[in-house]
Amino acid sequence: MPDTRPRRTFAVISHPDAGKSTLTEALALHARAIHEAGAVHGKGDRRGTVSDWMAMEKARGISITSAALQFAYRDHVVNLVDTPGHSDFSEDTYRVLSAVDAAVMLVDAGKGLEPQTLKLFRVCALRGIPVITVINKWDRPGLSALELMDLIQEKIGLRPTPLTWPVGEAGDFRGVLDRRTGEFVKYTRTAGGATRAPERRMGPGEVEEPDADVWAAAVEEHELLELDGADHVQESFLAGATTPVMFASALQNFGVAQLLDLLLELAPAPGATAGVDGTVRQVTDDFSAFVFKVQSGMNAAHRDRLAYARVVSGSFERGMVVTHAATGRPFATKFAQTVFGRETTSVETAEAGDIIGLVNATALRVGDTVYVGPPIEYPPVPTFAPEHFMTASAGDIGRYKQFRRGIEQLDQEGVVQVLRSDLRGDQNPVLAAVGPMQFEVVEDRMVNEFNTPIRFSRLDYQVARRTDAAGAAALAGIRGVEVLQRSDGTHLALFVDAWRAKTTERDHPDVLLEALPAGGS
Ligand SMILES: Nc1nc2c(ncn2[C@@H]2O[C@H](COP(=O)(O)OP(=O)(O)OP(=O)(O)O)[C@@H](O)[C@H]2O)c(=O)[nH]1
Ligand SMILES: [Mg+2]
Repeated sequence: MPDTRPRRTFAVISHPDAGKSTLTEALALHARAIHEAGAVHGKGDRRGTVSDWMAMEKARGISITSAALQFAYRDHVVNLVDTPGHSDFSEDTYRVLSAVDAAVMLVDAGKGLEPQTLKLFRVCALRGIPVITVINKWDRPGLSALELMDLIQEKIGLRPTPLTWPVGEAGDFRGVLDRRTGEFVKYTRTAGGATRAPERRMGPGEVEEPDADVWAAAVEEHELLELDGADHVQESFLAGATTPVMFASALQNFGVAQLLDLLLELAPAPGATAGVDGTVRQVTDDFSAFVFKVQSGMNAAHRDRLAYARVVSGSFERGMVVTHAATGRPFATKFAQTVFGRETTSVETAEAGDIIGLVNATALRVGDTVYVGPPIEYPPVPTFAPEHFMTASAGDIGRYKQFRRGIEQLDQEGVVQVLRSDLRGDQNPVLAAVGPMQFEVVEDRMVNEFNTPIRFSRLDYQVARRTDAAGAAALAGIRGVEVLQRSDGTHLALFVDAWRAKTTERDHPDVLLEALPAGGS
């Protein structure tokens, strides 16, 4: 039986440390998908969040890779993807943005808008993804609410339309004014935010000491916003002209219930999607899905490889035979799972909007389409211009086979880009990264999952441009330039610096040297 409940599929994005993983967990906690915050994994003093499962993530308290969660809330099924904030991992975040219908953008009340936030906003605009803004960490001192609204308006050109307004300044979070009903939603703290924070709604006339003064100030600002016309209009939000704003403390579970309700109410349902050739697939058409992430190493006990696919149209049934668009070959989906951080449960059916994990689907790569019925292929996920390069070799010659397998796996997952050339041979692939932390992930996973030490040696290149086979021939032998081939077949010309790229371009006007999108901040 297909599950006909409506779907909401969104990503949580922001600059590093704004509280995405904490919020993700708070949302799941609220939907009663888990019982206690920090219950599943451990990092630092608080025991970590459901979505941060990798050993390195727990040790450092940062997210390195995105994690999907699915849970039921009211009469909906919610698919949520927590993304890493660090710009070194921006490729991962961008892959996720190709698979969701909306984004929840977190802003740290103390820090305002950081460069990475601005960039993510631009990607959302480019992809037409509507954005709900959450001002987080209101329990800590920070900028004023009006200042933050000005920043959003000025820096990203999105008009903020607050749905709630804080009662009490940053660091003195008493609750919020619900701007649509005029009510005061008063919060009560719980120990460490580990359980659902109780909230009480009261009419404007019922607000008492000691909240009366801060309430009056909130009402005044709310009226100012009203005069200014900063009210939510669904069409402008969907068109990417405005962003509804809420105030929260993910750590204290304040504002989390409101956000969930808002997501159901405002975020768009899965819609029709166009393929590369312009063919449009309606959600009610035959099954099709898009692979946006490949991940292994989630379970130390046995080798696992999960291809995360977003169901774009139709219904998925386990066991279904689909066509792999890249090869035209049939592919039997013997095993499929829903994902909850690192927990997976076998799934029988899934609907448009759902994120499923296809198990041991070794043929599937990031960006691939699978379908039944008339052929369809969705646009590929962009890769970014690498700016850091290392040659890699097996630290232990006796373990070369494991080394090779590890590099191949990490390449397929997109942990780094892997480049080769006949000249360099197969033993020393060149690893190319948007940010240097990617190399640390490679090292960590090679040692822990593939049981092989890895040796890096820095290469003196800084700039990469896309070229072709003719370009490779034309540029051979030029100092400060080297052409390598990425595993997807793309030729990349690497240059020691931007100046060398420029002069090469000038001296070889007939050679293709195309700039790639920049990933880092
Ligand atoms: N005071 C306060 N601290 C918070 C709040 N939300 C998160 N934090 C803390 O901020 C730190 C970062 O939280 P995370 O949830 O890991 O942040 P993130 O955005 O997922 O970070 P990355 O994934 O590494 O980009 C942790 O120490 C949290 O406990 C909040 O609302 N208030
Ligand atoms: Mg995180």
